[in-house]
Amino acid sequence: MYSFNHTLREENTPSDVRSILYHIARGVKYINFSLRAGNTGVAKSQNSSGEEQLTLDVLSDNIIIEQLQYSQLVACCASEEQEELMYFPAPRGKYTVAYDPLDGSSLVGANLTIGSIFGIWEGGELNGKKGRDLLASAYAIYGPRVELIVALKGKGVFIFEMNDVGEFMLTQKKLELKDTSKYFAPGNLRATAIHPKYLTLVEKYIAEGRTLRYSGGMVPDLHHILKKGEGIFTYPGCAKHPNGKLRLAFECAPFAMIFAEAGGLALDVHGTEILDLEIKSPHERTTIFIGSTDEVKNAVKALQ
Ligand code: P6P
Repeated sequence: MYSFNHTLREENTPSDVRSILYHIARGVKYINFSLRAGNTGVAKSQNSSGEEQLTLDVLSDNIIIEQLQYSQLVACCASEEQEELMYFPAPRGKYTVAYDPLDGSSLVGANLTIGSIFGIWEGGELNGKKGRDLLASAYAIYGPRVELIVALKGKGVFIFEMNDVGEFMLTQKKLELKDTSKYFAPGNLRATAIHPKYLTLVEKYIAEGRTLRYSGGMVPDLHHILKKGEGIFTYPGCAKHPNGKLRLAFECAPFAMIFAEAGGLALDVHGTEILDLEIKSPHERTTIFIGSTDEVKNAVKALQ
């Protein structure tokens, strides 16, 4: 099996992007160690979305900030755990990384699988960027096996598995999604209270005998789709989150890029491609329908 660095070199990844991804991989390794050994307690603080932070949220965020600073390439960091954008001296280059250091951390107490999500843009500013501009995106999934999934612009999606000495070895490359699917991951079912057509869509899936796969963690739920090569994840808005709950910069744009590189699609509830949504503020949210192309188009059409 090929190593992480060997694969990125083989794909002619620009050296700056390769270096940032290398530091992200190191951060993932340290987050994994902290998860397996760390305190799952509450940090008695809240993030900018008003969500209670776990000790692990704060620790994971600090790990990623440190690694991105070490790269000397990241001028701007946007973290789901930080209210404001962070700016660092970056003598070797000028990139922006938006990330969710521990997505789904509320599931840690139940010992369910969670992950980290990253998007890498050129330039030293996040606002004004779109998912279409991403140079690379990645996510880590801390399950029975630790996997790091990387999408390189125009090069496809690569899966690496962490071995017992903390190295990431290539296990799959150039992932492709089918246009249709038998799986569905219906997020935010409370939205059926204001979206009767959403209830009709879910009932249609059930009547067709499709298989429901939903854990409440965006990373494992979308990873299931990529690994199976098919599926649709739906997260419309509801009374509490009329524009959706999931964040554009930290979650939806990076995943939209990854799925596009695997031949999939990500739309918001209005039918706009997530990749074309301009980031206006770091914590803005969006609705998202993502997965097998035909399923995503049909789902958004069904809600109009
Ligand atoms: P709900 C986890 O809190 C998260 O941000 C995503 O990982 C996940 O897809 C979503 O929220 C789950 O939301 O409404 O099902 O709790």
